[in-house]
Amino acid sequence: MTSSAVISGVGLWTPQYQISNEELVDSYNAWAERFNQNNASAIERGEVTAKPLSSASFIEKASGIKSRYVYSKEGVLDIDRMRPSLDVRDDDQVSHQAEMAIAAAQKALQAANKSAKDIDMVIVSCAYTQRSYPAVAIEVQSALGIEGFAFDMLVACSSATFGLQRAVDAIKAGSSKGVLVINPELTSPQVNYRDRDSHFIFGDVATAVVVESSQTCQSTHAFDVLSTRCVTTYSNAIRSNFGYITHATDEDPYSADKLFHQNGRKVFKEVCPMAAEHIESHLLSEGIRVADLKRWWLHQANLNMNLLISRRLLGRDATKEEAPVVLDEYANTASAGSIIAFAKYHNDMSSGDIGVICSFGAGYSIGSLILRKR
Ligand code: CO8
Repeated sequence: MTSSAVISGVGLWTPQYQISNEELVDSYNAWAERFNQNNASAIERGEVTAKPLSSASFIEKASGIKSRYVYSKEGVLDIDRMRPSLDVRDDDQVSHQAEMAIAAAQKALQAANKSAKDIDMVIVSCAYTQRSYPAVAIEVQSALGIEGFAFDMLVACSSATFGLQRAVDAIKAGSSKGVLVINPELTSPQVNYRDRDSHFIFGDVATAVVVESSQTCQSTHAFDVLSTRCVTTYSNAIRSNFGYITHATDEDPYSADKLFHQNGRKVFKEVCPMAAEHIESHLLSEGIRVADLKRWWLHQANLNMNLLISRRLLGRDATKEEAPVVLDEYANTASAGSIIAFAKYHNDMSSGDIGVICSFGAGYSIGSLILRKR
C-alpha cells in the first residue's frame, strides 16, 4: 500500500566562522601581488601569466555574495597556505563531516518532534564526502543511535533534492518509516583560494530534513510532498577531478584541475533556461500554474541566475518574499542552498500554500520538489 510523504522537520547548522568579501579579496590580492613580484621577469618575457586582482565590488555585483561561513577559518586567509587547516582525527574520533551532519540532523529531528527510533534510513547527500568508506551516513546513523540503514550520495549541487526524492519514494513505497536526508556541505577544502574567478563562490554549512509518512507526522510546520522530479545532462563545464585514482597517476594531486573549476559564463547561460523549463514543466505536470506558487526555494549559486529564472517564469522579478535569498550571507553552499532557504523561510506559510524547492548545478543536475503546507 502506498502512503503519502511529508517533510516534517528541517535543521540548519551554521559554522561559527565568517569571511567577508573584503577579507577574502585582501588575502587573495596580497598573494597575487607577491606572486607577480616574484615572477616579474618571467611575466615580462611572457613565460608566466600575471595573476589578476580580485575585487569585493565585482563579487557582489556578479554573484550577490557578500560573505560566507567556513568550518575552519584558520589557513584560508594565510597567503602562505590559502586553504583551510583542519585537524587530523583518529579513526575512532567523529569525522569533520559527520560532526556537521549530526548537528543539523539533531535540529531536524527536534523540529519534526521525532527521535532516533522514528528513523530507519539515513542519507548523507552532498557534493563531496571526506572518504569513500565507511560511509559518513553510517557513522552519523551510529552516533544518533538509529537502527536501519544508511548510505552516502554524491550529486554535486543537486545532492539534497536527489536525496529527498529517494526518501520520498521510500516512504511512499513503505520500505522506510522515517528518513533523515543530511547535507554536510564542507566545500572550503575544495575551493581554489588562488583562483580569482572562483575564490569567492563557496561557503560551508549543514542542513537536514526529516521525511516521513503523513500518518505518523506530528509536526505543525509540515509540508506534503506533492511531487519530485530529477534530471541530469552531462556537462564538463563544472568539474573537480580529485579522486582515489589520483594516487595512481603521476599528476600533481594539488593542481588547479583537482579543485573546483568551471566555465561560469557557460554554466550561467546553459543552466538558467534548463532550470526555468524544469520548474515550469514540473508544475504543469501537477496542474499547478507558476502564479499559484507562494514560495520558490531556489538553489543559491548566483543572485542574477535566480532573478533570470524567476523573470522567465513570472515575467517579472520575484520578490524576496517569493524567492528568498540566503546566498548574500552564506554564498554558494552546493546542495544545501535551497534547503537553507526552506529552513529559514517556511514558518509564515498558511495551510494550502504551495512552494517549490529547486536545485541546479554540476553534472548538470536539476532536482525539484513541489510542497504544500499541511
Ligand atoms: N574580481 C574582479 N574581476 C573579476 C573577478 C573577481 N573576483 N572574477 C572575474 N572577474 C572579471 C573577469 O576576468 C572578466 O573580465 P573581462 O570582462 O575583462 O574578461 C569580468 O570580470 C567578467 O567575468 P565573468 O564573465 O566570468 O563574470 P560573470 O559575470 O559571469 O560572473 C560568476 C562570474 C559569478 C562565476 C558567474 O558566471 C556565475 O555565477 N555563474 C554560474 C556559476 C554557477 O552557478 N556554478 C555552479 C557551480 S557550483 C556546483 O554546481 C556545485 C559544485 C560542487 C561544490 C563545489 C565546492 C567547492
